[in-house]
Amino acid sequence: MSKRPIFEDQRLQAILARVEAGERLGFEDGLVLYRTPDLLGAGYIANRVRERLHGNVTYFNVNRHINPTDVCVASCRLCAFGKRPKDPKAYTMSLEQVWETAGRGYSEAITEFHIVGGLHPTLTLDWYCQMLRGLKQRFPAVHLKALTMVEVAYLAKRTGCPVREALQRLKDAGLDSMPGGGAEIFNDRVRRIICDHKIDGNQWLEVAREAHRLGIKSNCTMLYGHIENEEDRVDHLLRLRALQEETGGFVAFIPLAFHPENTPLQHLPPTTGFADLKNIAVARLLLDNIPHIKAYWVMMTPRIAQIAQRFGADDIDGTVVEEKIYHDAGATTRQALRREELLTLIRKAGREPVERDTLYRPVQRTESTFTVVV
Ligand code: V47
Repeated sequence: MSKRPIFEDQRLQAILARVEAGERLGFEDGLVLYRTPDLLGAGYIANRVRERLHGNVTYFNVNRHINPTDVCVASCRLCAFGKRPKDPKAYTMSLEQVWETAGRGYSEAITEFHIVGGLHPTLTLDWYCQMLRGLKQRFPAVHLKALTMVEVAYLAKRTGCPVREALQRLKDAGLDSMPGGGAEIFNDRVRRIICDHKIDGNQWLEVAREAHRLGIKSNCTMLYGHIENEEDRVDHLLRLRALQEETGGFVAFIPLAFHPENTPLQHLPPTTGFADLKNIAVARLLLDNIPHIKAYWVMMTPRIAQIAQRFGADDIDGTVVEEKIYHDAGATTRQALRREELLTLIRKAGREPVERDTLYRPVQRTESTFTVVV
């Protein structure tokens, strides 16, 4: 009796053999993985890596997003969230409003505030430092994952200080780690079209390098499903992998599906479930030195994020509470999931849920309090 081939696309057999032998995949492998229609094959290999790294565990956290302002001078074509400074619909919170927003929903014993906003032309580095200090005073146990590489580069430039100094001041004020946003796609040709006024790919990587050198861990992302091609995606992932080789500072990678509604690129179609799962699988396989791959449920829907737990992802993100960036761009998902709902989603995918803090240390709960297991 002939042995049944596991793969529809025989090229995946060689990729599996290399992955099993602990060999690193390269640019061409990335292209094969992106181009193959054999999603189940790619997912199978990615799932093996995921189980080797994390067993049957899927991580989640209890967090709250806070967007202090949507005023943004950048006007990126990819974005529906940022508003011009004079736009009557734009908002900017006062420090008190940020602190008050942080306190709403605190009863679920939030362990992380995820704080990002637009590039505001007048809010100063001092203002952000005060915001962080105020949050630390009021919520000392909560991890502050705040400001993207793009926001820090902009604040440093406006302050007239080196990025390193801006990061150090933010760290001294209470910044614990940084989210992965703003990376988009590093390729210049793509960047010129989707986010012309943002720092370029090398600058994004340079801010991440400085942060990691100062001991500030961060996440990293890639925005897919707009005008980029497979080469651009593989190049992006390999540049993240190269920096990780140097610093070890990336904790998790999050592939972000482009949402076109209300953006200048709204003629583009939204991504498909197929593409969403493929991006999870390829990321798991190419980013062999980044510990966690996150299937962000707000962006890919809870349904696909759940399936992604068998295609390479080991994290589903958190309770979120109030999401603006994706909902401004037409996301139809809910704004929040309760802790219990995350547990059910994970369990129904046959995985074992583990609540984590931002740095993936398990969190133990008794009623409404929590302790991080170190
Ligand atoms: O920086 C903006 C992207 C990012 C759109 O680090 C868009 O744990 C799709 O970075 N369609 C914000 N994407 C989200 C983000 C994130 C989310 C969850 C967890 C973490 C983490 C980070 O979303 C932006 C930009 O790259 N974005 N507009 C859009 N229309």
